[in-house]
Amino acid sequence: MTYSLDIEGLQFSIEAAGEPERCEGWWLVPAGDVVVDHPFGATQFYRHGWHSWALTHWADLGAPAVSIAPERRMFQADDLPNLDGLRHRGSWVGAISGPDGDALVLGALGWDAHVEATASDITGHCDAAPVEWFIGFGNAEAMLARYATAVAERAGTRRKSPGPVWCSWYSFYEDITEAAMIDVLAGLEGSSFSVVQLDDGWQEEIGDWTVNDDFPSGMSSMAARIRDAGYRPGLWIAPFIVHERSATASSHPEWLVRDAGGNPAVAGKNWGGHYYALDLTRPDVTSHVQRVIARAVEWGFTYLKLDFLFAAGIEGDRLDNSLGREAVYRRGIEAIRDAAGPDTYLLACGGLIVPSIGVFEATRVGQDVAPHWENQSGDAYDYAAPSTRYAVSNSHSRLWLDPVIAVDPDVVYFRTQHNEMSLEEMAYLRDIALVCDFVATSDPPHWLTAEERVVLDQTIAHQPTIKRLDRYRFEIGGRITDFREASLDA
Ligand code: 9PG
Repeated sequence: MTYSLDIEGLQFSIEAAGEPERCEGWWLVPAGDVVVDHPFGATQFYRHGWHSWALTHWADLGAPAVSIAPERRMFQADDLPNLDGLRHRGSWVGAISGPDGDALVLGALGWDAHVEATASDITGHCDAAPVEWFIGFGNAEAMLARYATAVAERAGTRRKSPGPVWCSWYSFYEDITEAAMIDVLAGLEGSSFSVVQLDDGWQEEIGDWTVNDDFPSGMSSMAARIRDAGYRPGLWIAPFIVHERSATASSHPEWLVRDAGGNPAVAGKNWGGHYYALDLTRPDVTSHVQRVIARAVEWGFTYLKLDFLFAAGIEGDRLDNSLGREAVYRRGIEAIRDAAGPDTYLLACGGLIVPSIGVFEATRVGQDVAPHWENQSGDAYDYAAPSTRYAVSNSHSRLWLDPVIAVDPDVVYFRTQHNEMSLEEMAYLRDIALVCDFVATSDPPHWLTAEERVVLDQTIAHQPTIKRLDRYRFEIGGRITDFREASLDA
């Protein structure tokens, strides 16, 4: 059926499953696919990526859509069916920019949905169960935030800032050890960090979540040391993936999502090989994942950075194929929440963004930072590559989520050692962290000069007043930062 909507004095013709209902400042469209004609031409399209590391920006509708090199066509880059290189498409929500910073926002109020745009229309597609849609026209940032609130009215919210976080990844990477953690804790004495989080490198294998020999005293002891030093113990786990080398993959081949050839579906490539995805429609897999999470909580970790979560939603054959793959993701993370209990702080990473609302306190909203600004992968189309510029740009473009799920822009570099960034580039990163009210670092205290330590201590001790002036400009404790230069927007 075709309807005509009068929004803010503009007429939009809309094709939908039923008559849109007026809500406060937006319209609710009944469940099903929806097409809205727009008068704005080849303007900008807000393209929203599937997971944390997927490109999110205002794209030029007149330019080619995001594409990705064949060798990088993996779900760790983005949702592949939404990345055909031909159409401007994104996950759950999209927007068309109009005059004066206004935009027409179309967003799914459910999972398994994507949004596509051309110079004359914007379309919402349901890939599994029909979902309802949010439509609004007005200031782009305000309308996206209104959409976030509409999602949270249905999915709930657990939004909470964790306080300053020290994370082991961006200094030690996989070489982290118990001795290095003890050293860091000693160096942090007197600091105002809330969380000290051990990242990738403690486990025996991806998929086998038992402690390795680099942590001879064990995980309960590690958690106790962090707690006794006055911090909340944090731990990294990738609960939905198993490496091809793992004992779990070989002892339970029936737990894995399968590809069309009947082989384990490759969720991505990392750690010197392929990793596979667990089938979260299986009750035995769900119990296994819940045991992994419950054990980490029993060890004493009450802040969990759960990574590579997108794997629960990759394409493939599962025991129960009746559910949409994003609905499977949602089920999987709800099972994790049940196992972790209400008091464990859960940070999603590499997770599906909109379906994480209501289950996680926070989500990573950008690519991995790196001690360099631009993408150095050698492939300019590798938008999931580590790059501080990508991380700053993506995080800036997802600030609208902040009222319903805390947004983690990844860690700030305070050090100039082992770091190629200019002071200006480092300042963009620090400022986006302040705007997100999510300040983390991986800098070991002994890598910092005395001056850098002062800047770190001041940054984590005091959250300045933030005022957004327009899309790109923010007043941060009296100074003005303009993120336009760092942005990947058209
Ligand atoms: C640990 C790291 C850190 C980091 C996470 C995540 O697309 N990729 O191939 C890709 C690989 C690694 C990655 C992100 C993307 O990093 O974001 O903070 O925890 O895992 O291995």
